[in-house]
Amino acid sequence: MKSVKGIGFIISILAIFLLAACGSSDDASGDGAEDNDSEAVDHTIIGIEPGAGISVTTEKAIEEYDNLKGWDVELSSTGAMMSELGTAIQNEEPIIITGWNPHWMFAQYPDMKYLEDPQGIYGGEETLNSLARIGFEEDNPDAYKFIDQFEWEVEDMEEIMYEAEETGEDIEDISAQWVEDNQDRVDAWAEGVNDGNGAEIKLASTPWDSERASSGVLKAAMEQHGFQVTVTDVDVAVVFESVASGDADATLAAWLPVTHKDFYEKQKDNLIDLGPNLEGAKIGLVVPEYMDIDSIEDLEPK
Ligand code: PBE
Repeated sequence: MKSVKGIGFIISILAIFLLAACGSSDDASGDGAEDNDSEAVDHTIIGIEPGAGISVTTEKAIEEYDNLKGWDVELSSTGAMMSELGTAIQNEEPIIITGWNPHWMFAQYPDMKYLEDPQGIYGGEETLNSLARIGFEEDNPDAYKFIDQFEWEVEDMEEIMYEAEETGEDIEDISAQWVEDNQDRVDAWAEGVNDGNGAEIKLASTPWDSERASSGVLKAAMEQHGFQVTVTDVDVAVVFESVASGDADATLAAWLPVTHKDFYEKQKDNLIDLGPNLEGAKIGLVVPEYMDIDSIEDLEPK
């Protein structure tokens, strides 16, 4: 009897210790000193090139969300962002990046999630649109028709991007090979188009893998049909300016309605929008699954 009481006493003491321990750990997460993701990432979103649409959109998000007061976006390059992401994931450290599809980042790191965006700053589904200069259709109706008929799927573009990432080969070469391997698609884009007879076509594009793939595919496909295509990679702003001014004939690189909204709004009266060449794209803030946040609103001001 006596020993049972003794054990009971010991259990009670243990229980008190346990409760105290739980209580103090509750307090620690309560004031957020140690496991606050916002502090751990130094209130900084890791972004890409300064001129990118997603960079402009992220600066807008920081202005619009009250809880992002005092936050910064670190702008450098897509390569630098991807390498910071790789290091963070390897060490299971928190990181917030600007992410998008189509891209190989979700194939390489499948355990990532887009943060919910209740204010809709990053929009919903994006499309990649083709734009042409005013007068291009009259000057070269066959080239115009080819570009207008060019459209493909997220999976097509990602196939090229993954292969380039895995093999280290040039996206332009892989795109040309894709054209060889997918003649039925090229035939659909070329339907009713007369041979180009050497006509020179100038495409403006951006240096991201997605647009290197689309412009590479269109160039190879049009060159099979007698056109001579030059692709020039420039800043997003310059893509819109050069189509609007007529320096370029067309582009496939417009991410709409949100990513390139400002550039589009500024130039939309000076160019022709041929509509989507790819549907189902997306941009937003992306974090590894192991982070305990789901929404931009879960972030805390500085
Ligand atoms: N991106 C990929 C670009 C367009 C292509 C989303 C990084 C951007 O302007 O943000």
